[in-house]
Amino acid sequence: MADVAKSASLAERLLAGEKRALARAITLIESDDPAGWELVRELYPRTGKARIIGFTGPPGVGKSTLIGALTGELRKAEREVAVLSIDPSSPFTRGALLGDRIRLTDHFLDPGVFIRSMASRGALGGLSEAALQVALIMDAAGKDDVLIETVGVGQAEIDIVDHADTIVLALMPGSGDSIQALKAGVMEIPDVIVVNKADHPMTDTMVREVRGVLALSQDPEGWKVPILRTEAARGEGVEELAAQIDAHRKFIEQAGTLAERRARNLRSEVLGIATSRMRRRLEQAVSEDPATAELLDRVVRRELDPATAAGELLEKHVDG
Ligand SMILES: Nc1nc2c(ncn2[C@@H]2O[C@H](COP(=O)(O)OP(=O)(O)OP(=O)(O)O)[C@@H](O)[C@H]2O)c(=O)[nH]1
Ligand SMILES: [Mg+2]
Repeated sequence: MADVAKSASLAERLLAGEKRALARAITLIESDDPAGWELVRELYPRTGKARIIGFTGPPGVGKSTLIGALTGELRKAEREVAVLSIDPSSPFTRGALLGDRIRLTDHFLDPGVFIRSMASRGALGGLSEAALQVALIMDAAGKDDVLIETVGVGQAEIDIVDHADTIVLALMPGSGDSIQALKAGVMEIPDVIVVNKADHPMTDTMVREVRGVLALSQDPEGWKVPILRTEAARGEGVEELAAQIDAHRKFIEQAGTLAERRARNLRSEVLGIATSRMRRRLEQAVSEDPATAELLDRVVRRELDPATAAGELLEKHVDG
């Protein structure tokens, strides 16, 4: 009971926008403390107000720098911002080379900005359950914008699409893999494409390639994906990025597709959590239950085929 009382007051402090309460809540969630789940349960009805904006793209293209610069732009409009950086191979420090004019770390002292990075990804390689819970908590804490950074080509990009209202894909001159992934349909077409490091001489070539890929695709919602050039390290083009994010927001609100996206995202969130719990339960069964171990041994001895064994496993540990 003491825990419940504690989480209730934490919830109040969090709703009041207290930075330390948010930090504490995230730590509870990260450490898989039941109080964290309880807190999300309590606060969930207060979520749904923030814009959830996903940033993805290959390592080192400048996502963190871009988010840092965009945060400055959003702050000018007095929006409260939370940044959640997932699975960063490098924490913010690597991007924040001395001499860069705009850095994410510049915002650490701003009470209207909350920045957190989470190292882990989920057991299935998707965005971790914890990360999604953290995004909800940031939303409940009254942030106007929750900016989520994921790194990678392929899976990470697919993942984030499942959890954001607006997807920004950051590329740089030479991001050939991402172009291939877009072309092959491995990666869904994002809502906004940024070609960062526009100070690079190959920028025009990159923009042309992106335009070529987009010409082949038709957005079913009727949104025309803008291709922006930015130089995040100097803040160039970031105002336009903020404007395009606004425009996309208005577009999906007016077209009614925001509600659709959110319904789809929440559905995949529920299924994602259920799936990873089921998998955990099965793995536990395999490691702890002698009968299950024996079942697998029979497959190894070719006495039982894998599909039948899987059926028995499910029947015993999931269906029952
Ligand atoms: N020349 C140039 N360098 C940039 C620009 N924007 C960012 N950088 C630099 O690119 C490097 C990587 O930037 P990050 O912001 O850390 O990139 P990231 O995509 O977040 O990297 P990961 O999180 O490791 O995938 C840093 O050294 C930045 O200073 C730019 O517009 N031009
Ligand atoms: Mg980064």
